[in-house]
Amino acid sequence: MLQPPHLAVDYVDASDPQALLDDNNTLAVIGFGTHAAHHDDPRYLRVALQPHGPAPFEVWRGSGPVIRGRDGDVAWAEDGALQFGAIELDEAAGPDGMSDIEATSDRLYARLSEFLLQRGYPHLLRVWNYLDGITHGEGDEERYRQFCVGRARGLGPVDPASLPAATAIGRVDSERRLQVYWLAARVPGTPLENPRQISAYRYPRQYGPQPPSFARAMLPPADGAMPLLLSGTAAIVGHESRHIDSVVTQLDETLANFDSLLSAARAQRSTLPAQFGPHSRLKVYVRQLDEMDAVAAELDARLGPDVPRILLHAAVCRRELRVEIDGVHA
Ligand code: 3EB
Repeated sequence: MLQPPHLAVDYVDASDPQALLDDNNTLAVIGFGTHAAHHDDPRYLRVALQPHGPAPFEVWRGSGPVIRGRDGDVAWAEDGALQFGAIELDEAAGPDGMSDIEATSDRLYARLSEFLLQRGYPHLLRVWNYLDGITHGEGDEERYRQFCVGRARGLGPVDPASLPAATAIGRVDSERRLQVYWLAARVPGTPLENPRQISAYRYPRQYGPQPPSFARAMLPPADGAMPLLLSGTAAIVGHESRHIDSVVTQLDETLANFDSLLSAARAQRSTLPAQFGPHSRLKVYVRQLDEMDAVAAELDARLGPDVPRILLHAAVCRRELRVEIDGVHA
């Protein structure tokens, strides 16, 4: 008998991740910023995006006992229903003149796909992709577009209707290191699209030779206890970026996208709240440091104090997008 998946995502203020890792339900702990703690537990991941203000740890709790380990490049943890995994690869050129980022994402996603099957957690629910210089390069030479080509090739032929929810965000360093972490399950979730946005996997050619491989959100398996998993969402309506000169208006458009996405989710799970609340957890990615305060103020006005959120300095994958939000909702 397969146990149904349970997952809680929390933001916890602590100076050290040890107490969180001592909990046998803990699947993952993520520390943000270049000054974040180091720890060699495979469940601990440092993400070098600078937080705005205090930097809580993000903690994923499943149903213990959680087992964990490392297998070559892969760090992993599993509770019998859910798997956390992470791979970080230094970018390196591939065969046939493939760019470094394309070759590396191809290699990484091929390894990820093989690892899921090998461990018996074949259903990818949610993926985060962090790379630096995300919008460097012109036209189809842009690193994000080449990342999309490599990701699709590494994933292999997959039904677009089974793609995971995802975030692809630019680090603001020069590390040339691709960092990917994920949540996978033994049983599938239900990918969800947003009626206000064209499915990313159907974006027209003008955005690159390979449309991005992600769904707008993932509804968890119905018999478990897990939040809705929200992909990175920005001020894109249809397939076009909006309000390119105003971060505040982009933020309002992003929240309108979430209103629409949450109604689509509620059509299938009527118990999900229509608005973000105390059981939501948001990560807010802001491109320009000098726009952080404006974003924080607008979030205070729109969400009030009760919706936990972490603001991070990070580059969105279209140059004109100043802000993007992802998270979980229950
Ligand atoms: C967008 O809506 C903004 O390539 O995995 C958001 C979430 C975005 C995931 C990805 C990209 C990705 O197109 C960018």
